[in-house]
Amino acid sequence: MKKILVIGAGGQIGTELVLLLESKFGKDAVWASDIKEECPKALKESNYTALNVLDNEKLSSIVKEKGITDIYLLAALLSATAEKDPKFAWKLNMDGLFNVLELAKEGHIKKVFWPSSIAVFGPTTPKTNTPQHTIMEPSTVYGISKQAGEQWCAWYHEKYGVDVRSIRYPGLISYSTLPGGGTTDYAVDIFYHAKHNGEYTSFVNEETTLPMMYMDDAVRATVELMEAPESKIKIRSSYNLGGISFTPEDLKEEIQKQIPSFKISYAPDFRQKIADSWPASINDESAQNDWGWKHEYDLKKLVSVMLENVDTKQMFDK
Ligand code: AKB
Repeated sequence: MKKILVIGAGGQIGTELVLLLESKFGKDAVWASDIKEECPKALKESNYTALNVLDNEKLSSIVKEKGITDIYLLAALLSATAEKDPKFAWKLNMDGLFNVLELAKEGHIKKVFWPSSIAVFGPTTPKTNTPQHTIMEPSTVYGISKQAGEQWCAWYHEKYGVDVRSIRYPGLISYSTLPGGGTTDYAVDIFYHAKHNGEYTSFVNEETTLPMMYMDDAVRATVELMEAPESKIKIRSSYNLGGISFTPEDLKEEIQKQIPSFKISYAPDFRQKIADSWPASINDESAQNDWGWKHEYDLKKLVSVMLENVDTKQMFDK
């Protein structure tokens, strides 16, 4: 019987992934975990256990006690935070992965999902329609950890037959949980500010084109990849996923269709350099051909869902 453990479930992806997994496989099949003792509000109806993925003993005993078959490992430091604490970022992003891959190698779990990112690409990568296989010289700590992690996933698969699957997520946009520590976070923050006081100061400049994706598409891709027959999974490092590419100006114009007085100004900070090192658009033909990936949300749909649903209290009433 399938028993899923989501590690880092309190984060932006985790909260929505847990709900999708529960709706697909039933509440009893899913355990959410995060570093906090107290269950995050968004998961109060879910099975929850506190877990620091670096605590290998606890991880191992949870897996054995609960008969876990599949792990989705989402605990990580993102690009902006990782630049400020490189050693801890490396430790969390790599040791967490090793702990889980070792459990799979020893046969305690059947399947692993581990997220990679467009951050594996760097300034020397072709910027538009970035191919699945191309130059990868990441210039951030986060990108280096994701690039190394991808190679470790491929190695554990090749050497020990570990069934590990991965996606290179673009920037992810959602309203149920605030993102934290990423470079693409501007494209979430902007909606809270637009609704709160009708203006936003962006930390990346007006020309910054980045690939983004609405969270429903991202979690659907994750589960579709994990549930695809093993024979369809041809890439064991990580799959490119494209989504939609836009600049802050494109986003402003779409928001102005609903809030005509909305204003944006620009004050680029250290995250500009990170954004400039990443692709502007991604080619995801391998995901389309191998396991039938197709994204649904365009910019118009994304903006209307976000403006309808962001709860400004989440960001401003703390
Ligand atoms: C970040 O900005 O660090 C993340 C990512 C693209 O992986 N959203």
